[in-house]
Amino acid sequence: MEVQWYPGQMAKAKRLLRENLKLVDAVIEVLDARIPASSQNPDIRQILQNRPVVAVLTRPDLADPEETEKWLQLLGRQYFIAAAVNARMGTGIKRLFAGLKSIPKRRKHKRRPLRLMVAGIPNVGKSSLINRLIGRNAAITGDKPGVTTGKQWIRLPGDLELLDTPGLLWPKIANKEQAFCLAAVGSIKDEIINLLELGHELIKYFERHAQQNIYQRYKIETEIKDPNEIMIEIGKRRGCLRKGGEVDLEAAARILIKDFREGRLGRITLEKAAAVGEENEGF
Ligand SMILES: Nc1nc2c(ncn2[C@@H]2O[C@H](COP(=O)(O)OP(=O)(O)OP(=O)(O)O)[C@@H](O)[C@H]2O)c(=O)[nH]1
Ligand SMILES: [Mg+2]
Repeated sequence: MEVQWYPGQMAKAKRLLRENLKLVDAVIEVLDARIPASSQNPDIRQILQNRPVVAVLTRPDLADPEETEKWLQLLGRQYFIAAAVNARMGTGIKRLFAGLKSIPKRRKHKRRPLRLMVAGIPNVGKSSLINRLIGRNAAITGDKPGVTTGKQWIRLPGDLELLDTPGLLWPKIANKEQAFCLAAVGSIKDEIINLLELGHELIKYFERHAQQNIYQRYKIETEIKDPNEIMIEIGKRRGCLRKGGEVDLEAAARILIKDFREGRLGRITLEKAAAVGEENEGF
């Protein structure tokens, strides 16, 4: 799967992050609860130097709740604090606010409110989280990566100030599994990924971890094992047919991907905390 950021894009994102960083005391890094490892940006620590970083897991409603608990424990040791927030509904926002209160002010800025910014990879829920923090729909949200522009400070309860513009972080894709994870949750533009390939990878993932969910949702006989056969069945069930009756496999893959992203295939955490835990230590 070819899923690279252009060097120019990355350089620009880094420059903007460095600029905004001069203005803030702490950073909230937004992570997707279904891929808490792959949605982290490995360069951010070096850029942020000693600023406290708060991890917020968004989309906990789509992730396995037990895994989310484990991730919060793990991330709580690696980040200043870690919290899960449903950035669509606002669940968990009070606990996040309680945690934000414990961030110390920098000595030279003791008098003014603590300044925060939200940062994260594309489409992870940055604008939605900003809206929840503000408590009204002031920032623009959308379901495609790269929607947000503009800049100002917003006063929050509890002696906090928030930069209205989220920092865009570049996903660092170290291997095929990470590329799969990022594509599956929609943090890589659909235009530049092979949807059919992603669909096949999703089917293979479910075969290993939650086989029944696919069979049940699309009412497919469990004897069918081959990912391509399964895709054909999904296409037939959902009416993805070309003239002449041939199944439109890409259309079938789109349906599967959308169902996964919207939680209709169950609450799935693609990256288990136990598997990543130790090698991820120190971040
Ligand atoms: N189910 C669920 N959906 C969420 C949650 N948080 C965000 N979303 C959805 O995810 C999509 C992307 O959210 P945004 O807030 O626009 O994400 P963003 O990081 O600002 O995206 P860009 O600005 O495009 O990089 C929207 O459709 C949101 O409604 C959540 O906690 N649960
Ligand atoms: Mg946004």
